Amino acid sequence: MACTLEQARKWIEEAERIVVLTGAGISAESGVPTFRGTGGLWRQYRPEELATPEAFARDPKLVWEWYLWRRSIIAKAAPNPGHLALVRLEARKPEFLLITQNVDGLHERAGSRRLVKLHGDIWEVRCVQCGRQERDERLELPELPPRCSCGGSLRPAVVWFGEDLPENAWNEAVRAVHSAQLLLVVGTSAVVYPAASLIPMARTSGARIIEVNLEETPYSPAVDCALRGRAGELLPQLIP
Ligand code: BJW
Ligand code: ZN
Repeated sequence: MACTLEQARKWIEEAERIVVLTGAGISAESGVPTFRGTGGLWRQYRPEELATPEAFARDPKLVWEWYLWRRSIIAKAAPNPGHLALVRLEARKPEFLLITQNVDGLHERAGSRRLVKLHGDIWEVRCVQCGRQERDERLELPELPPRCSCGGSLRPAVVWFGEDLPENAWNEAVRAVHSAQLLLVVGTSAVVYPAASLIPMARTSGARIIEVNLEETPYSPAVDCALRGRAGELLPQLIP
C-alpha cells in the first residue's frame, strides 16, 4: 500500500517495540554492491553460484576471490545516513532490534548495538575441519583457501544457500518480530528465506509494516506502507 512519509513517521514515533530488517540495499549508498539487480554480478557469476557450500568444495579459490573483492570494497566504505538513522532509532525505543542479512559490518561501525546478524560476518572465518571461528580482517591472503592451524581450509563465516542460519540469531529475530508493534523493512528484495518469512510473520502477529525500497518487492502489496526511494534519503526523514 502506498502512504505518505508523514504517516509512516508518525507510526514510527508512536511505536514502543520496533524491529528493523535490513538487506543489501541499505549499504548500496555506501558503495557496496547489492546481490540482485544492476551491479549484482561479479565477473560472469550470480551470487547463487558462488554462495554455496558446493561452490566452495569445487573451487575454494574462486569463492575466496569473490569474498576478497567484496572485502576490499567494504573496507573502503563508510556507514551512510541510513545506517545512522537506525542508530538514532535504537536510542529512542525501549524495545528495539535490528535484524540484518548483511555481512558487511556497517551497522556495527555506525554504532548499532541491539543487532542480530542472520547471515554471518564477512570479517570472520571458520575452519571446515575443526569448526574454529575467528576474526580475520585481511584483504590479501598468502594462499587461497587460507589454512587453519589444524590443516583444514578456512572459509568465510557466512551463511550460504542450503545452510542453516545461526540458531541463536534466528530465535532472537523470531521472538522480537512476534512482540513487535512495527516492522521496518529496508533495502531487501525479500526473496531469500527464511529471512523474508519474518515479514509475513510480523503481519500474522499484528505488527504494522513499513517498507523502504527503491523497487517493488513480493511483499510490497501486503505492507501497510511502501515507500519508494533511497534508504539513505528516506530513513533520515522518517527518523529525524
Ligand atoms: C535499495 C537501495 C537503496 C537498492 N535504498 N533500497 C522457501 C522458499 C524458497 C526457497 C527457500 C525457502 N526456504 C529456504 C529456501 C532456500 C534458500 C532460498 O531462500 N532460496 C531462494 C533464493 C529461492 N534459503 C537458504 O538456503 C537459507 N537456508 C535455509 O533455508 O536453511 C534451511 C535449509 C537447510 C538445508 C536445505 C534447505 C533449507 C540460507 C540463505 C543464505 C543466504 N545467503 C546470502 C549470502 C550470505 C553471505 C554473503 O554475503 O556472501 O545472503 S545470499 C544473499 O541474499 C545474501 C543476502 O543477505 C541475501 C538477501 O539479499 P538482499 O539483502 O535482499 O539483497 P538483494 O540484492 O537481493 O536486494 C537488494 C534490495 O535493495 C533490492 O530490493 C533493491 O531494490 C534495494 N535497493 N539500493 C533502498 N539505495
Ligand atoms: Zn581447524
